[in-house]
Amino acid sequence: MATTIILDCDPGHDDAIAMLLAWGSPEIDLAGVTTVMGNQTIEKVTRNALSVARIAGITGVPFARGAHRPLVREVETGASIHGDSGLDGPALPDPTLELDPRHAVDFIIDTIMDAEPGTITLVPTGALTNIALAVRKEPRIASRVREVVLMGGGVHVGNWSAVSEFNIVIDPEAAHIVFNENWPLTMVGLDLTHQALATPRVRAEIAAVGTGPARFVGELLDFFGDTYRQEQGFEHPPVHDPCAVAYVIDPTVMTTTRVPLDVELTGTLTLGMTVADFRSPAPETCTTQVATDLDADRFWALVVDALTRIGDPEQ
Ligand code: PIR
Ligand code: CA
Repeated sequence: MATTIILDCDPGHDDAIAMLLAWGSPEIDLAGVTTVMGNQTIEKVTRNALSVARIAGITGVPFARGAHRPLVREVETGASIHGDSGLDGPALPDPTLELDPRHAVDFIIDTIMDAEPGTITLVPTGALTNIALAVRKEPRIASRVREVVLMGGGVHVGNWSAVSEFNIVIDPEAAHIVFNENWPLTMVGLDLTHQALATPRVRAEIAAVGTGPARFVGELLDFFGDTYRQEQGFEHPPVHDPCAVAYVIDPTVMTTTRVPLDVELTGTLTLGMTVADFRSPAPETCTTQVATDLDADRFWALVVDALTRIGDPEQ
């Protein structure tokens, strides 16, 4: 049985690859794609999502635009990593899909409330603004989702400050709401995603697929690799967001540890830090876990398999 997900994203190079992984994997039924500001403005990331849909031949999946700014703070984009468009590098075709008329928050609520309880998995790969707004507007979704599997945070490392990760720190209040809600939550953070490196061997396997979408991924990784080298001193770029999708496809591709997690809202040096309490075994009531170790070979095999299945769709 496939797992039904809503991908809530801000494409974004790695978000685009997460979309391709979800669409090309038979273990996943993509119920919708929602967008949130982050890597770029809401206009830009929403257009990017629709362009990626065209490249991948995604049809029959609703796309809904979400929050244009964080709950409390001003918009802060990831242009230094993702460029002026949010998806710099490859040529982006004009979208062919129409947006769903609903706001992403209403789309998320409707989809969860209309489905059987326990069947929808939320996969946020951007700021948690839409998810926080959804659970505040319709609190019953908390007990109805199957689980939340998010890319964000990190226990031992940050990327937007010494201890904070971009998706959390750009809207820490939203993250605080989501981490403190009583639903199963898996944090696929930087501890994990920094093991998903697009090495030359991986790049060659993707190139060997030989299709338009695979070439698109190659061009994304060219740009992302360059900015990651210049801005973050990485030899090969970590491809964060598909890791959350990979966990839904096959949780055994990574190891996880159950631990209470919370989000720092008042620290001067630590705003947006995800704090894990490892002092004693997690209590029975703990609903959060953190991903720690990735089987990188199996992860990349999932990405290559998905690209192979997508093939060369009609434009
Ligand atoms: C932001 C991102 C990626 C790299 C940097 N340095 C900053 C975006 C990715 O789309 C991913 O979801 C997350 N935010 C990683 O921090
Ligand atoms: Ca993202």
